[in-house]
Amino acid sequence: MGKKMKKVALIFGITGQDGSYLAELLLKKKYIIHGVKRRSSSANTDRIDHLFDSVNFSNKNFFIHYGDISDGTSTLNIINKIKPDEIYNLAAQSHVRVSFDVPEYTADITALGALRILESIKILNLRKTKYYQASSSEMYGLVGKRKSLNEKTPFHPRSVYGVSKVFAYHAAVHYREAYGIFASNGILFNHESPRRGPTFVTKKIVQGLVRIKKGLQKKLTLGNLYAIRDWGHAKDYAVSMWKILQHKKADDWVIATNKENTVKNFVNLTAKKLSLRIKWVGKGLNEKAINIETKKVIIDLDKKFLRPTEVDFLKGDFSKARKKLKWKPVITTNELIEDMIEEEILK
Ligand code: NAP
Ligand code: G4F
Repeated sequence: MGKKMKKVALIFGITGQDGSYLAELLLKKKYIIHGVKRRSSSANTDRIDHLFDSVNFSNKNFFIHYGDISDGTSTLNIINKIKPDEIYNLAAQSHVRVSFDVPEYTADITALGALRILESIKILNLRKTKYYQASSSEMYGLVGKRKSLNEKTPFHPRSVYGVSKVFAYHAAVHYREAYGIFASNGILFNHESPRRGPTFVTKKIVQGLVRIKKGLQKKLTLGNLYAIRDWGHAKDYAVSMWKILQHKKADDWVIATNKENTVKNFVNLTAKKLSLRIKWVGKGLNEKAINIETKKVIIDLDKKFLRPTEVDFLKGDFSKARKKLKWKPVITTNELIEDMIEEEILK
């Protein structure tokens, strides 16, 4: 019997939170991994430096290529060179608030970037290459009833980021229907980790409160405390991405925990774990949290962190993934917060 060939995966967005967890998972599964990294003037490989030789950009199963999904030629050339078994498109301008300030750029990367990859697979006639699209719960946007959202819930995006993700979602479905490409959407609800970017709310809260506890920062300033999110751990969600591409047919999948928390709850849970006793006072933009011991305001609000249109409620029903992919989240919200605090405290 000949030796089994290793599977080859190409990851766009390898330097991001999810890219790093997915790369770790696939290396454990003995894949050969190629990742695409943008040129930047400062280091952007912190999350994956432990996986490869950051000077020569390789280890024997892990290779990094310069590329950018705004550049159709380089995208096509990389896909042609590697002819991967699996392509994971995790690359995006992924910050919702930022998409209000840079809408055209967001659409170019988050919407058209996905199209460029799909079109490359089509042009190169890669019949065996499977495609994963990092779709988002942000696509649901304005929801009527506050009930768990599933694969059948209609989309009503509330930002250019959301609009772009809806485009990329439908592009994947379209290339599947029109050209028979194995293209699947993972509709992932918010997922966090110690590797989360510092301007997303969970990381901002954990980082801010740990620094306040250590005496390195006086105050944390936030926006809407009452948005509800379904927060999971990125490590669990990387497993779902892989499972989605191992399923017998291409399909669309909600990945979530089906648990809800407000931003304020997330603050309270984090403060409690840090033994910071806080009391909330005031209303609207004047709402503040006071440190009961020092009597000082440690959290206040600023309208600059509000969005012109907000997504008030996101909670996902992942029963299809549980049944057909045998996927479920393992890490609880409490454990997620502990993991994030632990890393922050060591800094
Ligand atoms: P992230 O940390 O912001 O990572 C985004 C990745 O995309 C980074 O590697 C970034 O590179 C790369 N990228 C940005 N513009 C690019 C371009 N023009 N060409 C090539 N690469 C580019 O996001 P994440 O949290 O890991 O999320 C991964 C994907 O899932 C994103 O598409 C996001 O929109 C989507 N998603 C995330 C969540 C969530 O809660 N985390 C939920 C649903 C969907 P740099 O490192 O150079 O910036
Ligand atoms: O952490 P956030 O910025 O995440 P958001 O907007 O839900 O988007 C994330 O999840 C999406 C999945 O649904 C992904 F597709 C997307 O790529 C990204 O990963 O904000 C969460 C909530 C929002 O309602 C926001 O208004 O927290 C609220 N919030 C309150 N204060 C804040 C802040 N958000 C940020 N970033 N910063 C604040 O100071």
